[in-house]
Amino acid sequence: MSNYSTAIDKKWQQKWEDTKLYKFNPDKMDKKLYVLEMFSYPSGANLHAGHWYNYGLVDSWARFKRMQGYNVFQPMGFDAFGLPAENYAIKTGIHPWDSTKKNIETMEKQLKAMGAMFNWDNEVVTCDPEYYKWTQWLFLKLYEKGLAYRKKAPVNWCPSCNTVLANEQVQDGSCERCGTEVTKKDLTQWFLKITDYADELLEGLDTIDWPEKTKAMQKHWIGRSTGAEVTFKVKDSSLSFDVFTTRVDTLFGVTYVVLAPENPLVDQLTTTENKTAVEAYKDEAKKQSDIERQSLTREKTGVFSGSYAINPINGKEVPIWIADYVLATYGTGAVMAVPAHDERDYAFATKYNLPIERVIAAKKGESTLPYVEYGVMVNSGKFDGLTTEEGKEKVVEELQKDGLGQQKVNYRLRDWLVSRQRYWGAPVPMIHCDKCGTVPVPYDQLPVELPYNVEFAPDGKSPLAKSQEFINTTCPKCGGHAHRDADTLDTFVCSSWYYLRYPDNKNSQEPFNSEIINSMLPVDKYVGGPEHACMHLLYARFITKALRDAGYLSFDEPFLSLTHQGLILGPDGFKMSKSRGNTISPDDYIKEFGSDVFRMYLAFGFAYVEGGAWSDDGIKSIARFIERVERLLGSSKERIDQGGKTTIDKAEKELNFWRHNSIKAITSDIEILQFNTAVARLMEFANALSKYIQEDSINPEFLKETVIDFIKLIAPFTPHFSEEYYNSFCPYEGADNGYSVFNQGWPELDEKALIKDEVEIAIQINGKIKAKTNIATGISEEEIKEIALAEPHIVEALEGKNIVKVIVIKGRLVNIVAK
Ligand code: ANZ
Ligand code: ZN
Repeated sequence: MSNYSTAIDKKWQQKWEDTKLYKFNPDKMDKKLYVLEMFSYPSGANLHAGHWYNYGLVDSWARFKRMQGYNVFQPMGFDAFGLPAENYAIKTGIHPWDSTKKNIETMEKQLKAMGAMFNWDNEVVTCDPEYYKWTQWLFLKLYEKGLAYRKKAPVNWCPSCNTVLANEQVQDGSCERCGTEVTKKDLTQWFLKITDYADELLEGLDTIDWPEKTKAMQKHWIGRSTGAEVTFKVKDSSLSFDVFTTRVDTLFGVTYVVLAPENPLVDQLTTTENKTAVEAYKDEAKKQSDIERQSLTREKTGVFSGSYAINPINGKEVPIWIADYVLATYGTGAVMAVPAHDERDYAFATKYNLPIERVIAAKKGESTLPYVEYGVMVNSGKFDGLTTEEGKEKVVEELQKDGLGQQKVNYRLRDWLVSRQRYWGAPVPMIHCDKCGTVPVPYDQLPVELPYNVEFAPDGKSPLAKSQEFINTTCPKCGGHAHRDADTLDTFVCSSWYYLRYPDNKNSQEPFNSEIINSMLPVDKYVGGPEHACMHLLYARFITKALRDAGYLSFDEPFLSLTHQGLILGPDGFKMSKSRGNTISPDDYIKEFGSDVFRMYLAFGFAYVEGGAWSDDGIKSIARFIERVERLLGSSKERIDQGGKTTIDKAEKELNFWRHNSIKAITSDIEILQFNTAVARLMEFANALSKYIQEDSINPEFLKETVIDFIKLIAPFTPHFSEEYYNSFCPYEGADNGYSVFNQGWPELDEKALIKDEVEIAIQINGKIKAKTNIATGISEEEIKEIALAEPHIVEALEGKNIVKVIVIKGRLVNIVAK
C-alpha cells in the first residue's frame, strides 16, 4: 500500500501557499525565466487530460529549471470571451458572465489540485473589465497609428455562428469552429493592418526557436511572392488595368487577359452584346468559394467581355475575358494569360479555343504542351536567348521606361478582420456620429462596458445594436447624439497581448509598465497546441511589433522558444469527446492515485510532442512504480540509520555510475522536454539503488547522498511526493523556504563517475568477432594482447593456425590476423 495520496498533495500545496514558495523574485532578473502555457478557455467547465498534459508537464520543466537556479515566472489565466459561452447561454438561458465565472472557479480549483508553480497573483481573465479596458486601449492605439481601419468588403460569413470570420478562421472553405460552409457577404468591418508587417513577420521567423513546421505554415500563410505589375491599356478606351505576374519573362506569350468577375472594371469593359452573359456569369461566380475557384482540377469557365487589351511589350491586341479562376482578392484581380507556360491558362485556352504561343524553348523531349518551364526565351524579339531569370529583369526595365511596368511583391496575407456580430466580447471602442463620422472613444472613458442585460439570441445582427442603453451616446467631438459601434472584438484580439499583461496585471494606469515588461519579456518558453500556428501565434507577433513601433516595447518577438505538445486521445485511440464517451476525467484519477501519479504517467506514457492514446494499465504501472520507490526509500532510510562501513567498494562504484549516468541523461532529456525517456532513466536508477541496498554492508553517507539525488531527479514529475520524502531524509527546522526540495540545487554531475574501471572489448579473428571479455582500463597494449590470446574461445579457435599479426584498438577491440 502506498503512503502517497491526495492528503500529501494538499499538505504541500498548503505549505507552498503559506510560505509563498513560488513567488517571483524581482531582484534576481539575471536569472529570470518566463515560462508560458497557452491560457485556458473556460468553456468546458472542466479541465481535461489535455490541459494536464500541457500545464502539468510544462510545470515539470519549469521546476527543473528552478532547481537549476532560474527565477521562474509561470502565470496562468483565462481566455474568457468567445462563442462557446454565448452559445451555451442561448441553449440554457444561463448568462455568459455567470457561466464563465462559475467555470473559472471550477477550473482554478482543478488547476490548484495539479500543484503547479503558477503565480496566481498575476492571473488575468480577459472578460474582466479591468482587462478588456486595455484590449480596447490596444485597439485605439492601433487606430491612432493607422493600423486599424473600417472598410466595406466581401467578407467571410458563417451562417451558423452568425458572424463574420477572419481569413485565418476559414479552413478549407468552412468555419474553423463549427465546420459550416462559409459564404461571402458585403459588410463594413474593422480590420487590423497586419499586412504592414508582412516582411518583418517573415524575416523574424529566422530569429526564433520554433518548430520548423509551424514556421513553414506561417511562411506559407504570409505567402510572399516577387514578380511584376504590368499595365495593359484597353483598346479604343482611356481605361487601363494592371496585372500581377511572377513570370514577366513570358509577356510575349500572352494570348488573352482575364479579369476576376468582381473586378470593378468588368462592367465598364463589357460591350452591350455581352452584358447578359457577363451578368449571369458574375452571379454564378458569387456562389463559388475561393478554394473551389483556385482548384487546378476543376473545369475552367469564363465569358468574353467583348473588349481587347494591348500588350505593352509588342502592341499586340488580346481579348479580355472574365473568369473565376482569377481571384478578386489576390494581386490586382487580373492576370495576363500565357497558356503555353501556365497550367490553368492552358486548360482555359484549350477549352475556349484561344491561341497558345510558346516563348520559352522546350527542353529535349519536351515538345508537347502544357508545361511550366524555366529555360531560354524564344519568340520574344530582342530578348531571345536570355534565361528566364535574366528576362524577368530586362523585360521590366523595358516596361519601366514607358511607365507600364514595375517590380512588385505580393502577399497572400490579408488584413486581420477583427469585428464580430456577437455579444460575448470586448465592445469595439468607437462611436459613429452623423456629423463627425467615426470617432474613437476617449482613453479616459475606457472601458466601454459590455452591458449585462442584452437580448443575444443571434439573428445576424450585432446583439449590442438592440440595447438602447448601450448604443445611444453622445459624440465626444461635437457633443451631439451619436451611437456606439455595436460589434465586439474577435477573442483573438484579447489573446494577442495577454502575455504582456501578466507581469504587471494590477496596473490600473496603463496596460503595463514598459520598464517591467521589457525586463520580463520576451517569453523564454511557450508551450501550446499547434492549431494556433496561423492565428494566435501570428497575431501575437504582429501586436508585439506594432506596440514596439508605438514605443511601448523594446523587443521584436514575443516568444523566443516554442513547443507544441501532442494530443492525448481517448483509450480507443480517438480524439476525446463527450459524444464518443471516451473522455478521461483527471479528477477521478487524481482521487484514486494522487496528482503526482497522474502527472508522471503523462510524462512517461507519451513522447511529449506526439501524445497518444490513454491507457489505464499505463497509469497503474506508474502507481506501482511509485509504491516501489516508497519501499525503496523506506529500506534505504533503515539502512542509513543502521550505519555501516565507510570504505568504497565495487558495488558503491557501480551505483555511483548509475547515479551520475542518470543525472547526465535526465538533465539533457528534460531540457528538451523529452519526459518519457527521463522517467525511464529514473526507473533504471531505482533498480541500481535497490540492488545496492541489498549488499551485506553499505556506506550510509554515500547512500544518503545518492538517495537525495534520486529524490531531486524525480521531483519535477512528483513534486508533492518528493517534498514529503525530501523532508523525511532532511528534516528542516528553519522558518524560511529552506524546507523545500525545489530550493535545493539540481544534482551535480561528476563526469569521473562515468568512467568505468573495466571496459568490455571484442576479440576478433580475421575481422570476425569471436569473443568478448572485460579488461581493466589503463593496462598496456602488451597486456591486452596477452589477455586476448589467452581467452578460452580464442585459444580454441586458433588451434592449428598461425598468428600473423595482433592489432589492438585501445578500449574497443583486438583483431588477430591468422592463417
Ligand atoms: C503570367 C504567368 C505565366 C504566370 C506563367 C504564371 C506562370 P503566386 O506565385 O501565387 O504569386 N495570378 C496573379 N494574380 C492572380 C489572381 N488574382 N488570381 C489567380 N491567379 C493570379 O502566383 C502568381 C501568378 O498567379 C501570376 O503569374 C499570375 O499568373 C497568377 F508561365 O502571370 B502568372
Ligand atoms: Zn459628432
